[in-house]
Amino acid sequence: MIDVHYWPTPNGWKVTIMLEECGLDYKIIPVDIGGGDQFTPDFLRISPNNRMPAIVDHEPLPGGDGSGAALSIFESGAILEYLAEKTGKFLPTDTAGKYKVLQWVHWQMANLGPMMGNANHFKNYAKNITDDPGQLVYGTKRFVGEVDRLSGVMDAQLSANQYLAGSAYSIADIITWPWAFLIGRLIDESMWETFPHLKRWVDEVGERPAVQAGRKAGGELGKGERTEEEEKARRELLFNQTNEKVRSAREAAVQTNN
Ligand SMILES: N[C@@H](CCC(=O)N[C@@H](CS)C(=O)NCC(=O)O)C(=O)O
Repeated sequence: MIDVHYWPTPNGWKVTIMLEECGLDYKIIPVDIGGGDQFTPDFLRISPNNRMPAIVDHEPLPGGDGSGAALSIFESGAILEYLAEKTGKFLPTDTAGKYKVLQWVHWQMANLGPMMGNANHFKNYAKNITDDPGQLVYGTKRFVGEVDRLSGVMDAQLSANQYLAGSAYSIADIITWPWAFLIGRLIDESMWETFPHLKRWVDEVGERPAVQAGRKAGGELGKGERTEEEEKARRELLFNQTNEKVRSAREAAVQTNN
């Protein structure tokens, strides 16, 4: 059984989709990121960057120190690579094939995810944070422009290949789809006309039963009604993080880790 420390967001869906694709048993452990669960010492011991997703595999691959102790992993890219290695699925084992996939996994981690997160922040979310629309103009232009460029990169790749890393569905597709399918909703629906190969791939991957199941996992989490005051407190917690604010939790986590 694998514990998934999780909240239903694009970065969380990457892991539930992979677990569904691999047919692995998993248990969702909610990390309410607006409520501050990511700052508990127990979670920081698993994920020192105070971000979900993270996993704990209670029956890890043999190897390591040979103790058979549970293995925890944070960062979705590392998690998917581990699950691919564990199951022998969605990542070729020959060197050329493996790196053909991993370069796109790293591309997503360093590019599409962060740029879409920031584009969404400036374009849609930050108006709840600042009363001055002028503060949003440059950030919106910069990050929406990057998402446009990255969509062009994917569209060109997918004009010549069925999947991102070639002819086989892989962890490159699994890690990219949860952000890519939101491009229309978060940025602009007209993007689908500009990038038809990307749209073809988004639709095809979105039809997979495991993708639909992973996307629905934990869908009920965070759905309760909240007052405007509660929403404000959640925004403050998510978008006003400083080293000082989380220092005591980090120290507690590190001390009990050794
Ligand atoms: N690079 C990380 C990004 C994870 C990430 O940004 N998670 C967000 C939710 S989508 C989070 O946990 N935020 C909590 C916070 O900002 O404190 C990954 O891919 O695992």
